[in-house]
Amino acid sequence: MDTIAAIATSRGVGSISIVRVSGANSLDIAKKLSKKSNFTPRVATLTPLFNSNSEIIDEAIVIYFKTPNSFTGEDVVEFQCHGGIVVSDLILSEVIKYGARLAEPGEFSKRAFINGKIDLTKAEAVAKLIETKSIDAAKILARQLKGELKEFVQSARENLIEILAFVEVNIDYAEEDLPGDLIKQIELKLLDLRDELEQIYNSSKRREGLLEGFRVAIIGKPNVGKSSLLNSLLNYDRAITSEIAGTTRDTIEEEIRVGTHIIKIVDTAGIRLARDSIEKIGIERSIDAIKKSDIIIAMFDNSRAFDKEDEKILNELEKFKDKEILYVLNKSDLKNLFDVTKLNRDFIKLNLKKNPQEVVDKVEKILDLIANEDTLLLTSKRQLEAVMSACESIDRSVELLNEHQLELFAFCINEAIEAISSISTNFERGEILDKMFGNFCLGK
Ligand SMILES: Nc1nc2c(ncn2[C@@H]2O[C@H](COP(=O)(O)OP(=O)(O)OP(=O)(O)O)[C@@H](O)[C@H]2O)c(=O)[nH]1
Ligand SMILES: [Mg+2]
Repeated sequence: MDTIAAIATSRGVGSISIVRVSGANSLDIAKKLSKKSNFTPRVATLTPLFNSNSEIIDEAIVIYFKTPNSFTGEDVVEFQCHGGIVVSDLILSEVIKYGARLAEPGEFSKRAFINGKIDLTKAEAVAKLIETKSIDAAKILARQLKGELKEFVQSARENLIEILAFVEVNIDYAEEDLPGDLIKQIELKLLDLRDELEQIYNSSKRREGLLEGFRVAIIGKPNVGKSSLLNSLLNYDRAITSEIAGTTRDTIEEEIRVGTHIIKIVDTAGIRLARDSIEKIGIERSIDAIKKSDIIIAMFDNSRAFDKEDEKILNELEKFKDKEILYVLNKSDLKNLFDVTKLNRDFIKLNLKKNPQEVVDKVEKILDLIANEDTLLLTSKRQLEAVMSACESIDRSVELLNEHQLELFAFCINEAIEAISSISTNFERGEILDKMFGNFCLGK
């Protein structure tokens, strides 16, 4: 494989930058740049570096990692040079002159995977760890770096292989000779595994916000005070508020910190029968915001009687039972005309002339509960799809087992094994690897 190079640190002013080189020519390139005859593996060597005209370009620390004891498994050299953009760019261009080529994003990790240094769960955990803004996510990802998900995949795989072995032994038996209790046992085993996979899937879905940022949408009919709540949470007048119903026409998204969580708070256009086409689009976006959010703050107006528009919103929310919904009764400083007694929901009373702390506390509590779910976290769409597809194969296999169709049963178990295994090792499909590692940052 050819030798690749990239600046591994982020571009900008900082005390050091690291140029990383991997491949068979790495050591040779380091010798040429430093005019040194050799480097001891894993020893930091302070040395001047020269360009091809023998002009000094920096004094840097060079570390040589001899194959296979490196991140990629190949010969790797790291130049820890002075920070900023210029010096590292100069070193990189010299490295390229001596025969390396620029690495693609994620190419170092891809080589590490191909050379068996890391599995896919670890590679993805590293990529997410670099990007994450969430402390809770960082903790979970650190556990995955230590192999938590990989171990689960291995044990699920072993379970399925064991089941497959049983079938291989019994496949030639006549139907009536099949030990019935054994079939029951296998079915239970499969259903247990399926339940566990489903739980991991659902819990990972709930916690997608840990990695992507949780989304909280404020919805309600016009003029209830949605934008006022957004402004109050942000501590400045981000959105226009007014007593005219229909002030907000489009969704507005802003980031705020709630406890240890960074969340996207989304103010939406009031939901009612639209009076014009632009308002209609705004309302469609409000419904879309509900779909995309983890928590919905459904706001109602204490100073107006419950009406058809409120009812429409409550009916709409019935479709989103899987989401956390906070019912808020705003304008509690005004005379109460909104009757909550028949609505069968707990309302938080709010007065936006004061701090909406109770709402913030509730949101934080919900997010803490989600973040602390003690289940493995699937960190990418790829992993989620693999688990889903394993569940489907197991479902099919259970049906076939009960019909005593052992050959087809074995086929489905094989499918499930493949799906599960693909979470940590995916050898067959090169383009999937390219796509996955292509999302990594440069130099990683
Ligand atoms: N008395 C009182 N007035 C409030 C309160 N919260 C908001 N308001 C007022 O209610 C009016 C409507 O507030 P907005 O925040 O613009 O309402 P909205 O829900 O964003 O309205 P649309 O954007 O039209 O959907 C404004 O005049 C606010 O000042 C409150 O707690 N008490
Ligand atoms: Mg508004």
